[in-house]
Amino acid sequence: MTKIAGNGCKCNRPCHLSIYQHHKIILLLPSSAAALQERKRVLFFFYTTNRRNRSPPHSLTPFRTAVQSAALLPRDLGVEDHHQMASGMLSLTCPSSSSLSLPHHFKGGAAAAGKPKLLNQASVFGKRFVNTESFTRTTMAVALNVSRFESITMAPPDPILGVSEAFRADTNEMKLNLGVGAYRTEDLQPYVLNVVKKAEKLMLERGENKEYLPIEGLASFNKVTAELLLGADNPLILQQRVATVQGLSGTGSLRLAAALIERYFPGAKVLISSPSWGNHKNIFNDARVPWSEYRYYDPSTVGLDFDGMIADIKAAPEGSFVLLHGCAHNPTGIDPTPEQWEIIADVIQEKNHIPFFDVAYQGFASGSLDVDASSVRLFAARGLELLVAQSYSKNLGLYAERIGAINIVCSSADAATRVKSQIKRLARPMYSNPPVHGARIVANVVGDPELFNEWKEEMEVMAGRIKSVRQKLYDSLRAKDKSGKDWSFILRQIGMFSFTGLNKAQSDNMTNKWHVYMTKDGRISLAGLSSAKCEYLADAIFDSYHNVS
Ligand code: PLA
Repeated sequence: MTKIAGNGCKCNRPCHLSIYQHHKIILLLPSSAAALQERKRVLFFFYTTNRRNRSPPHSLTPFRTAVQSAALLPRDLGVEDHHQMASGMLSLTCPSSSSLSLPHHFKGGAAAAGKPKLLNQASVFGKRFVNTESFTRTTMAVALNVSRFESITMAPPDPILGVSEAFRADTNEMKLNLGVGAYRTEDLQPYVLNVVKKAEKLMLERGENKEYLPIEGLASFNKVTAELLLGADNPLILQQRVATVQGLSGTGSLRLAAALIERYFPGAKVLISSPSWGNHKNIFNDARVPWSEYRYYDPSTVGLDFDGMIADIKAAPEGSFVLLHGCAHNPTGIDPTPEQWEIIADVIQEKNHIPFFDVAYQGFASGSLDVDASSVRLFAARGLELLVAQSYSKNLGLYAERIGAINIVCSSADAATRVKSQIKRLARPMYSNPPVHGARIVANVVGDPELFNEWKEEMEVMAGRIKSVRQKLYDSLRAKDKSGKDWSFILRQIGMFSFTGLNKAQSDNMTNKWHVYMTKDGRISLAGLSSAKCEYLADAIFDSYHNVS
């Protein structure tokens, strides 16, 4: 290994870095054994450059990584030193950028795709190191003491929750967050239901303890949640054919069910509507459950593609799980009619599929808890075995309490007991047992006739406010838009959302020009809209729809 004279690290302090040429590879290494020991972790950067373009277009990528990692270098180096060190490395490896330029070109090789290649230590010390000659132009540099997690790339922001992060960063006073489905008051403030406050007061008065809950959750919660879903006098409950386990809200309950499918129905597919709530796919992907989509939305009618839906459910392999939104389909706001639900149930029954309901908006679609549970009850009344995930995020406004449940309706009490025991077995290593606070609130509200009635009233107010801004938005758009465009689909959609039909570019315009934050699939949450802002939103939609292609 030859030391390249004068080409040490550019930092002023003694940071013990020297640059060596080892065969045809440049190494940036500590200049003493002590320094090497001090810097135990070493990261190797490889990159291949474009043959024609002498300054590699992607060369900054690995070095940006180096600068980011610099915080992990010894404390006696300041940020400036780190930057200088990284830029020293850059100038060394970038053929045309500075006087320090020392390009090393290797001939031939398929690996020279012009993109940087970040390899791990093992591949450096292993075969790849010896094989570097197959690279066309390869430069290697070594950064010291950087993170072991260097190869972990930045994850993209979440398509829904990431919108709230972007909203918080916007300083414009006109900004409007219609991304996440979270209810706001007319003043656009978060809302804690009065019944929730009353239930919490009761909890304080009772001085309840903070002991662990059983794995399946709070018994009084599990009882009332199954009753709320299926109806208190449902024979299925009396026959103990429902396995109910408290989950970490809707998402956690779906995830438990996915784990059950993965373990006991290996290879079975879940059919997801196209489109659906974006997290459905993540949940089944992470649980390693295969899924495919069934047609649901018809953009030409801005309505349900019922024939497509039926055809796809029919075509799926027998015994598939069919994921259905119990009410207020997210993101389209389009639900099947009661007659269509019957036909869906027929096909599912014929094909021996297993219905799997996601009920995240009970009470929020129609304002009535019973009406919104009618799809589930219709399937249950047919004697079908089914899965139902429930959430109290929206209808009780318990977003952060993470309270919901998974219910498995079985054909016998014995099966329900066994299924429940296995769900508990899945939950135990995931999170051990669920949180108690939200469960007590639900048990107090749903289990107490007085609070239950008050809750229904409050829910009607929330659902009513959404309906009124829906109407106002439609009225404003109709008044503004003389092009003949029919906006009446907004009125036909139900629940928290409106699926506007705006494409990604138009949705970007909504955010970039009008500071209206929404998901890129064109969904807006009307729960985050006030009547005062309807006019402004209509202007934004009108502009984005007509002026952006
Ligand atoms: N299922 C559907 C269809 C949902 O829309 C949501 C939430 C959930 C389950 C899960 O909610 P939970 O875990 O809080 O009970 N969808 C929201 C929020 C409201 C989100 O994306 O997490 C949405 O904006 O789509």
